[in-house]
Order: sequence, then structure tokens, then C-alpha cells
Amino acid sequence: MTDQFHGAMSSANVSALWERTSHGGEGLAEAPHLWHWETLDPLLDAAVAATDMDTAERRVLVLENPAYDASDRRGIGLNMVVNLQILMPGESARPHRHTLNALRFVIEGDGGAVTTVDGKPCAMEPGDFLLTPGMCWHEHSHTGETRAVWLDALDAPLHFHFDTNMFEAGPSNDIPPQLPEAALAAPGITPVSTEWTRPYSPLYKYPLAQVEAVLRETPPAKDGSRRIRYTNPLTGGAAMPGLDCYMLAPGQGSETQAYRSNANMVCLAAAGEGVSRIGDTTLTWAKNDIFTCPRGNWISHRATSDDAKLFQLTDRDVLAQIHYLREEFAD
Ligand code: GTQ
Ligand code: FE2
Repeated sequence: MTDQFHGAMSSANVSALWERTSHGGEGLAEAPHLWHWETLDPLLDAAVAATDMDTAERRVLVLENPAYDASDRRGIGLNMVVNLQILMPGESARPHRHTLNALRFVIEGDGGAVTTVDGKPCAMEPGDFLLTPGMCWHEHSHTGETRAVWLDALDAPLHFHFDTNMFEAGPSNDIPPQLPEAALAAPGITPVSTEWTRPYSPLYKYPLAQVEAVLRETPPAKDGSRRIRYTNPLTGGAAMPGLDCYMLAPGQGSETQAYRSNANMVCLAAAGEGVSRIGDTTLTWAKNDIFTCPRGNWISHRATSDDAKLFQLTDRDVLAQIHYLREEFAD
């Protein structure tokens, strides 16, 4: 009903705060969702059959969170999207750059697929973690023999929120000076460089073998788990803005200490099998399954095979940087 007061407010572009009922998201914790690899795998072959790279530009399947079915939201999470990209031998994807921070985690391939980041070629072997930070030129090519599949994650929703999304097609140009790998090879010894002023790691590839080597030597926490973080060697902080990543090896038969946070996580089972409890939901996962651990839920993980590892993508550092992060651990 529009009485005189409401009519006057409306024509003055004003509204009454006390008449609003919503106070935010309390009590509306997003449910987790799991995508089984055995469902995704045949879809990847179907995507190859349905596309050719001359017209598709990028052969990418977007994981759509059913929690967002009734909303305008798209993608896997509040602050990130997760896609699966397929590149076949002989194919390539053209150079471009964007303000979105992106990363890859390699799921399948023979190492013949290469992502070139600001002129640095990074061969993609299963389990490798690659950065393509905001405004770095990147392109993909494949000179191997078998299907290459990787997970792409981007901080796209944040850029849509801030209206900071920018895209530029190649060819690459104005590539800034890079720090050579050899200058980054010794832990605890880093170049003092006035050339490198960018807000992300000068290292773009983190090979699985090195992650496994460090995990093996990492002393287990009280709950039996071991965990590494992918960091910028120059700062010790997150590898790049927007997405903060970890590899967790939960203890076999023991649950990780339950925690709850207002940050969001997506897990990819990089190896082995396990069970995760997220709020009231229990998820059983196997290699290459992908699942969400949304904000507000109590979360714990357990391995059911001795090699189980979860690659973890989070928006935690974004919240921490602006002092929004809240997290708590069960006793
Ligand atoms: O490979 O550069 O999944 O720009 C979405 C946007 C992949 C890419 C995605 C991209 C890319
Ligand atoms: Fe891209």
C-alpha cells in the first residue's frame, strides 16, 4: 500500500530501514555439494566431441553450485569460480590477460600441455599447481599425446562485485621483467629486487613432487594431519591475491580438528580417498572428486587411504586482508 509517506519517499529515492526484514545470512548456511569425477569424466569427452577450438576459444565446463539455482549467482562459490578445462593434443588457446586472478591444478595429462605465463613456459603434469595472476599474459598449448584436463579457479565474483573485471586479447606485449627460477631455488634466500614490485609470487609453477617431499617431512599436527600452503617465496604469504591454496593430508582414521569460518573453501581430492563432515552432511570422496566447504559450517576431514590428499582453494586471505576473517576451532 502506498500511503502519502511511502509515495513521497519513493519519489525522493529514499526508503525506510526499519521496514526491512533481512538482517544478513545468519542461519542460512550454504549446503556443501560434491561433483563425482565418474560423472564429470564422460562429460569432458562429450565436451571434446561438441567443440572445436577454432570456435570455442576455451573448452571449459563451469561447475554450477545447486545452492545458487534460485539466485542470479553462477559458479561454485560466493567468491570464486571453479571450471574444468580440456585441451587435446595439437590444440592451443590464444594469449590473453585479465584482472581476474586465476590458477590451475592439473588433473590429467602426459606433461605435453604447457601454460605460458608472462613468457615463462610451465609444463603441466598431474598434481602441478600453476599461477596465472591478474594481468599476466597466458596461453595454453599441447604437443603431447593424450587428453589434458585441469581445474581452473578464478576470483571472478569479487571482480564482478567491485566492477574491476578487465580483459585484453593478445598477442602478449609489455611483459614485465621476471625473476629467474634459479634466483628462487633456495628456501629462505630471496633476491632483493627493485624490479619485482608485483603483488604475487614470481614463481608460477609448484610441482607436485616438491609438495609431496615437503608434506612427507612435515610433522603431523595433534589431529594427525599434515598441511602445506602454496606461498609467495618473497613474502611467505599467499601465492597471489584472491585465492589462497593449501594441500592437506588428513590422518588416516583420525578426523582433523573441526573448524568453522566465514571463509569459503573448495577441495579437490588430489589423491586417495576419504570422508569429510561439513555441517550436517557427510561426503565420501575419491580421487578427482570436487566439493565445497561453504562458510558457516563446522568442517573436518578424515583419510580412508594412506595417500589421501585434498587440494584446498580458499578466499580466506581476502577476508584476512580486510580484517573480515572469523574462524574458530573445536576443542
Ligand atoms: O584458461 O585463461 O576457466 O581466462 C576461465 C577464464 C580459463 C584461461 C577459465 C580463462 C581461462
Ligand atoms: Fe585466462
